[in-house]
Amino acid sequence: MRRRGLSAFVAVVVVTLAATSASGQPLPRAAETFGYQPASGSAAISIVAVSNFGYQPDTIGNVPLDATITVTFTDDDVLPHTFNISSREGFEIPTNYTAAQLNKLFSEYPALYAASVSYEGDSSIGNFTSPSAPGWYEFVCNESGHFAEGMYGFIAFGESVPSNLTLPHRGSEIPTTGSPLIAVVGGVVIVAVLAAVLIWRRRRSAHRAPPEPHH
Ligand SMILES: [Cu+2]
Repeated sequence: MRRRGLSAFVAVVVVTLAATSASGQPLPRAAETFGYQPASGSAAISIVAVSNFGYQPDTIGNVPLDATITVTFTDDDVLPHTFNISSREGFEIPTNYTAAQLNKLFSEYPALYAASVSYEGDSSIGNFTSPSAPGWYEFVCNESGHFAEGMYGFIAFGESVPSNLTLPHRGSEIPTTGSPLIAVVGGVVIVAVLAAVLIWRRRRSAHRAPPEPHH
């Protein structure tokens, strides 16, 4: 009985999540599922190199697939910095990688996009075509020693950035996850699951045996 209860619970969660996606957010995995998604045109990304070897934001998710992505990269720090998106999909670069290992990686997997800025207030604008399949990639600064200081982040196309990736820790970081929308959707899902479980338990007891005598 326990096991059946658990399966029903899981089924309810899955159905509820599917319904939530269908009614609200665009389905990020549609391209993967159906193999085709019309080119969604264009999108723009703004990224800033900040002091203490950081990017703001350091995660960028749900970037449209097969689109022209305009990147504005700005230097808000006194040092020069670069912004290089690795083309190795789903690869978290070990944080102890040396400059030589980083260079080797980028020669084997040429950057999806590369930009550099040289001084405070400098900015670089360019564009690239995003991948046609969903996936996430790491971006880094390859100025000497900057990656080792934690100057990296993640960008995901056609999906959100996985929550299990190790992000650099900096005091000035602006949280980019846990938006109010996610909280609302999460709340709705929990309420729906609880309601479904209650209904299921009621039905189960209704189907069971003769009614018990009440006092
Ligand atoms: Cu840098």
